[in-house]
Amino acid sequence: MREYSGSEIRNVAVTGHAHSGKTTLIAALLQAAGMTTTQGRIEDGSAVTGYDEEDVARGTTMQNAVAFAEWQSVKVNLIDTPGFHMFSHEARIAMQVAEATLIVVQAQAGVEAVTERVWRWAEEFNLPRIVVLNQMDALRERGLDDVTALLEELRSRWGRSCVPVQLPVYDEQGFTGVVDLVTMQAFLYGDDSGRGRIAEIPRPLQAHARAAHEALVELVAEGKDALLEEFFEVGTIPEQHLITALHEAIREDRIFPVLFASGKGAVGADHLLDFLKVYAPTAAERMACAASAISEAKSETETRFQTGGETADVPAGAGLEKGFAVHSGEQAAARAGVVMRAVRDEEPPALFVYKTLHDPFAGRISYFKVISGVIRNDATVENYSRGGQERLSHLSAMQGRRAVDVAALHAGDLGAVARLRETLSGDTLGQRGAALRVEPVHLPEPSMTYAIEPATRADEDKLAPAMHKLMEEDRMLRFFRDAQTQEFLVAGAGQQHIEAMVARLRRRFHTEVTLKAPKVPYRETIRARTQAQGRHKKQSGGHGQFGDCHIRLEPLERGAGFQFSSEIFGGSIPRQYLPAVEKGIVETAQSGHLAGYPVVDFKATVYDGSYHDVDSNELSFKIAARLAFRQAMEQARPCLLEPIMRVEVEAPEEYAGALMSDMNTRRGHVLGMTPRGRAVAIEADVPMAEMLQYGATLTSLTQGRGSFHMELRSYDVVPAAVAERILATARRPVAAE
Ligand SMILES: Nc1nc2c(ncn2[C@@H]2O[C@H](COP(=O)(O)OP(=O)(O)OP(=O)(O)O)[C@@H](O)[C@H]2O)c(=O)[nH]1
Ligand SMILES: [Mg+2]
Repeated sequence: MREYSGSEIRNVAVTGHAHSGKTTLIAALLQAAGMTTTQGRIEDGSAVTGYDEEDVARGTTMQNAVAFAEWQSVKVNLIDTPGFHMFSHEARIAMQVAEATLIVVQAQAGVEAVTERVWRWAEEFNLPRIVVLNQMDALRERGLDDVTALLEELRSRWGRSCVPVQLPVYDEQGFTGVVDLVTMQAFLYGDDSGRGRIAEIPRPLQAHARAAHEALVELVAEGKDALLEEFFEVGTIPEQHLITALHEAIREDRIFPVLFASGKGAVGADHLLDFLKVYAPTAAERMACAASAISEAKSETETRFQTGGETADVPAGAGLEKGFAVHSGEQAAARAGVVMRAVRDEEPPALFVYKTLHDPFAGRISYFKVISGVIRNDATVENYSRGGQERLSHLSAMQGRRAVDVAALHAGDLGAVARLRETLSGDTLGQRGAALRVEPVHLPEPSMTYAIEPATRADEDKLAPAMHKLMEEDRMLRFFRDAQTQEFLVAGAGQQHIEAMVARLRRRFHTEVTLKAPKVPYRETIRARTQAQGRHKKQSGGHGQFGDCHIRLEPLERGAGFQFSSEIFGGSIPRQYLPAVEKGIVETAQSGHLAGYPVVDFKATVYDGSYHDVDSNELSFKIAARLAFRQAMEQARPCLLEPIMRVEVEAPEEYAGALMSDMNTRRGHVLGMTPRGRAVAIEADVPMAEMLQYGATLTSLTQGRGSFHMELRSYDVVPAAVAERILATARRPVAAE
């Protein structure tokens, strides 16, 4: 493969709702560009970006995958992203390294929950958006009427700058081509090669196409005075001016073009590549990199950025909203030292790792974007994020799972390298002495936790190393050990996420585990003030043991934790034994009273006691305190506390009623409902115990169109009837020794 420079590179994140046809469309683009000999299909794992075994088994993309099309002197890098709501955060990661996003909309379904979500993220990143109305073949019955309604829907959501730059062509065969509203030519597709032939606009479409062309020209000219004058004087804009102006309008988020395709039928494929070549921002053209030098913070006047080949002075931080958000190691210096590293080969080499994959043969593969400079095979670079040097051997461009060797990668390109030693996703590497740091995108916290049990001793040994590899690949996974129960816990974005992880453990790491219903971390507390004495005396030859204390317990407010105080005056207990008393209480409280959950939100006061000159020691007082605590708890009206989650559910509004009534069956307290486009967001406080299997319920209640997020709000007393059920099955704390 030849080397491509930034102006010849287009980085495109392909995003959209599940099953809109992203993976299939990418397969069609690669086929049209001649990168494959037959079009891959997701069903049999032959789609270039649909190679992951778990993805194929589940018929959905769960992690970003990368491919490229070499098309008429440009290299189009395509990042396939998951559309299933639980994995949609991957799209954020892809957007960070792209200069545009192709938002794929299934024509029959229209705009769906994740479509809205990725649009919002693109807005957040100021990322140019190109909308593809896909699966147009499925609209064959009603054709243009449906299209008019769809375009109306897009405009009502995203404004009038959502404008068609094509029209779909339907004939007896169904959806067979598109009209290019800039050049006013038709592209007709007769086979499944993805290559069309240029033709005249079919007669029945001509009037419609002219009107649409004029609407487009007018909208493009709107932003530019010179063009507007030309438009009014001459009545139209010369094609080349229109192309340049549309390219700029797309780059500046003033226009969001709408195109039509059928990924499965490969209709519109080569024309879509043409469109990306001509209109998508090039890797060199988009705002370089709002970076801050770590070692050599530059002054504001030195700050530079680059658009369209010109370098211009801008105030520090301007354009931070475009391209990368980058921080320096020292947060304070970050503000002062923000620099824009231009996406240019002349700048020092630097790269940002956005994805990691463990290949059974190639080992750890790091996917990166070249921020600046030229990265050469076998170069040695410094890891700015963690220190240390890395050798970049086997530099490659990823075509799905296949690594294509390259000698060098230029500023703005996407590439990969195998077997880096220390480098992980989110790291910035580069030439020594020119350090900067790219800030990885912010992802939500995992919302679901399961206990995980290795099948055998051998599996237990393999579990931690395998989980660490999976966590390197997936920033949403967590793995830890519960200090209280000693269980292994895994946390992730939801049930399907964790199940896919278990499948990967089995298939890739030959580690067998079983998932157990996630444990609710209940706690216990007291509701009454009590006091009790604990006296420990043991006489068994030689030294005896003696400790004696009186303690008082009082409830504290929710969230207060534990307090300890002493009212011992006059030495009824020598000072040096007071810490032992506290320790005895803390340790006993930790193992619970009702059901083995830690006792919290109370105050313990030691107010009296006695000691023995010879036999008293720390252990004796610790045991005495334990006895006193257990005794006092009997009268303290102990009760269970449960975690209450603040839950936010988002779904199309037609499901709102069903979701609200479901919330009520979960002891939920609905706080409010806010419209978000055609979706609604419902906010509620719900006990964690009622949310453990919520992901599956939500999917079935909303046909997969809902998503939710939750985080811990507080602990509350468990209602008596519910507590009875929990206590019936809970383990009692170990009896006193
Ligand atoms: N009729 C029709 N079906 C299509 C088209 N493109 C994809 N499909 C089907 O739609 C389903 C989903 O296609 P995918 O390519 O996996 O969709 P995706 O957007 O990648 O889905 P996720 O990875 O789950 O986000 C598959 O059954 C495809 O065969 C199309 O252009 N026309
Ligand atoms: Mg997919």
